[in-house]
Amino acid sequence: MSNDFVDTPNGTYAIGDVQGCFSALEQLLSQVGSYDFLWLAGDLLNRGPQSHATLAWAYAQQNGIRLVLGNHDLYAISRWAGIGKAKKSDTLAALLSDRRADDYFHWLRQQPLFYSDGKLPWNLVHAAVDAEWSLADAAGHAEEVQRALSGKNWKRFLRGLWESEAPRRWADCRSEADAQRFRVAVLTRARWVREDGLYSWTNEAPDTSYLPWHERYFAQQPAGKFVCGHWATQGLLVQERLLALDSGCVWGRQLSAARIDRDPATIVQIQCNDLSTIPVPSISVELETIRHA
Ligand SMILES: [Mn+2]
Repeated sequence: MSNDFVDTPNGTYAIGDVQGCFSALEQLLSQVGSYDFLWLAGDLLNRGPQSHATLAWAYAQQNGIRLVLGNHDLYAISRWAGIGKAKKSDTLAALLSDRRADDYFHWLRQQPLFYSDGKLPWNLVHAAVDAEWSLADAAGHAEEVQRALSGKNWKRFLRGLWESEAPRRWADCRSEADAQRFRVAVLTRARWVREDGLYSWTNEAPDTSYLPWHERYFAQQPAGKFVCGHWATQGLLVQERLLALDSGCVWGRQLSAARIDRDPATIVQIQCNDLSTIPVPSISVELETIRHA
């Protein structure tokens, strides 16, 4: 195995779901030391106590970071846009009332849902990539969403996104709005899928016919290596084609980084405080709740 693919001199590190745990992020970065680029696997915001500091930091560091949007980031953008009701359980109040919130969120809504730099072999996505999609297809689907979310009619797009649940398979999409819901669901919140391509948008698999998305992808597609987050209960996975980096920081477990400009990737972790001991409301905010608001 070669030990020398691109090698940015000070390293490129991918980081799992921060979820507003800015103190943990600072601690992890001091553990990492110097770096050239950070890839953030999405769900930067919400659930944790410091979404405000986290987004202010990301905005200030924007030239040195690459990020993809996760389901909680889309939820936060929606809340800022006044789409969906405030939930007592989210932790976005300080961020939403910041005088720079407009700057932060206009920047955030321009961010991609899929990223590769064309040099490193890794592709960054928050949740999943459909096994019918080549890497070029995945980039194309993500661009369709990014174009809508960063474009002039972005609020209409967001409202439409939550009007109904995403179709559970591509073949069931009957309109462009359905297709956008499916793309967003796969890229930002999918976990379980059957071999025939039927997703379950649930935390747990409904039955044993459902596989983790990556098992189906790797069985069907000969190429494609992914850095992802989103799945804290599955935890850290380090495989030849997968770096799953959500190791449950916001649940009092670890925040993880992977150095990805060398082969093999290496992991840096810090232990996080159990937020159940910190007086912020405990949360159960998933994007699908917005449409009932
Ligand atoms: Mn997520």
